[in-house]
Amino acid sequence: MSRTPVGGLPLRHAAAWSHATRHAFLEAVRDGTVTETAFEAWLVQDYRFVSDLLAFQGRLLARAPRRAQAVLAGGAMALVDELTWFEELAAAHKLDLTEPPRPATAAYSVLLERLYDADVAVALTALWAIERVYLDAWSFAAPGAPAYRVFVAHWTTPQFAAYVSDLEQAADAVATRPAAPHVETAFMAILDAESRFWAMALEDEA
Ligand code: HMH
Repeated sequence: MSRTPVGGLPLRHAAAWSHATRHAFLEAVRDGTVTETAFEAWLVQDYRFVSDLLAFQGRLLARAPRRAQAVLAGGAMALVDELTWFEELAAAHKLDLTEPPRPATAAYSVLLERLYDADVAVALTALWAIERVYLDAWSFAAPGAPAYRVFVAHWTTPQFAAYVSDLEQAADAVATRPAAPHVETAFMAILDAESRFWAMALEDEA
């Protein structure tokens, strides 16, 4: 029997995928109806998320099979650069990066911690899902209203798309059939966490 490529997951869970990648927040970034205050509050939460993701990824790198090391190490370095980028933005826009995590950020952090000890195939598929949702979501928001265009461009680069594709290959290479149910569960948990993360950005707007 043939193995199911992780790339087929979005189509198998089309409704949840659509909710996570075509959220109202992304539409609001595209049409400019989200306020700068709400966007900036979300950005500060995303900085915290990226720190949590780097911790998760470092741990995954430490236990990943030989062939997945390069993509994970490259991605970890990109996250380090991303944190620097956020810090420069924060300095320019006077954002407080020490704001406490909001519930959606804290819940996502707990999910990542739960995946710390998950089967490598499950953790790698989860990482791919995290990045693929982000890429698809920002591609949906493209080109973005003038105020947000630089952000949308930053998260939709060909390099980022190539990284997501490399992660998919790595996840497929380690995927095993017995782990499949756990892969589906982790995938759905990531979609839920991503949807909640977008929703958080609109909380103050309501
Ligand atoms: C919520 N998902 C979220 N934030 C991010 N920065 C990424 C994924 C991609 O790293």
